[in-house]
Amino acid sequence: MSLKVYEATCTAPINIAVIKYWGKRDTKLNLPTNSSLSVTLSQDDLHTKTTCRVSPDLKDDHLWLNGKEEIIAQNKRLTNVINEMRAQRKRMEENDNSLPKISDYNLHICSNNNFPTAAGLASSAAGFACLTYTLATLYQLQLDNVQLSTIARTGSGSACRSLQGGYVAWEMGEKEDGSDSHAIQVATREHWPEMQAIILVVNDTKKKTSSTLGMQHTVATSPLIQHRIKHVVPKAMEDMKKAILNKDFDSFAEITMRDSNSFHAVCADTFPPIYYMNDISRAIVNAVHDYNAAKAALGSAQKYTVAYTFDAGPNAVLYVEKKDANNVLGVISRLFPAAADNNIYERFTFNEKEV
Ligand code: 2P0
Repeated sequence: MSLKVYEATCTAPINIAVIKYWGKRDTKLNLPTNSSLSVTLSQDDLHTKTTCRVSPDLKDDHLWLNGKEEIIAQNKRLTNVINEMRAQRKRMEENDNSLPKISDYNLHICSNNNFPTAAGLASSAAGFACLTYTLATLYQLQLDNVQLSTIARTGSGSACRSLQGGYVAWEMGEKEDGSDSHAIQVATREHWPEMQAIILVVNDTKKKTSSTLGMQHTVATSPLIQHRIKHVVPKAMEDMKKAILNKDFDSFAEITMRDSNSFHAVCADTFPPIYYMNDISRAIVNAVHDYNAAKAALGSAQKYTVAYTFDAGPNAVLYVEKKDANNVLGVISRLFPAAADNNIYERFTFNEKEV
């Protein structure tokens, strides 16, 4: 007896926001209270790899994340994405009798990150982008980037930005059904190939406050977030798009650092406050400002040589142009020698292949 097995395997990279998503206006659809903008890493760097398999042979749906089983039915985000993809496949099968009826088969999903999960390194972004793309491939759905992005968003907001390479804006949209809340590429990686990211893994354990819960507490209790939503992010989005299109590193760096600080300020303004950064994170902030000031004092034509940004965790991401990357890494490893011994620096490029 031989039974058919249909399988697809894909990878999706993480993205690191330079204008942060923090706050939802609709928690079911993951509709944000502000637009955001990120840089997608190369697939060869930090990524999720997912295999989806359907077969009449499989009993029930199952998912393993980094080798550990997760109960799909208990995870609304997973069921959102899986149900939508199955429903789309079913519609295709109803319209074309020649297609195998694989939407009725049980599904097994195996997903692995090559980096710490839930440590504020965008694991859910890569995970849901990858799940969406792998299911679309398995079910042979004809979806464009905007449609894929809208579905990935229902799994995890930031996932909608990982379906495209380079510099990606998630436009918050206005519609209640979320159909205009999706990601759009601002520029390809190749547009600014000198840009590099250095990730300083300060701590790779799971964070105490998940992003989903943290942002709900912020929206419910922080007066400062209203200022951020109305007066800070809209201008930052426009200025950042211009900085990227003009490859203006000074503007890119200042907007990035200010937005990271603004995001962590609204976390501190949440009641009770949320602290994602720790003493090492703050030491990195100071080191970056000192380094930039020293370079400027030595006659650098640039105001900033390196920029920091911190997500919902203590780990730093530094943006730096290639010409300065070795020097910055050298200084960081002298300032934080213990970290160098533990080999915590990872250096990533953006100028490789697209998703
Ligand atoms: C971002 N973060 O823009 C911001 C910066 C964390 C800090 O997007 O609830 O995991 O799944 O929509 O996407 C993390 O939030 O939240 C995040 P959900 P998500 O990258």
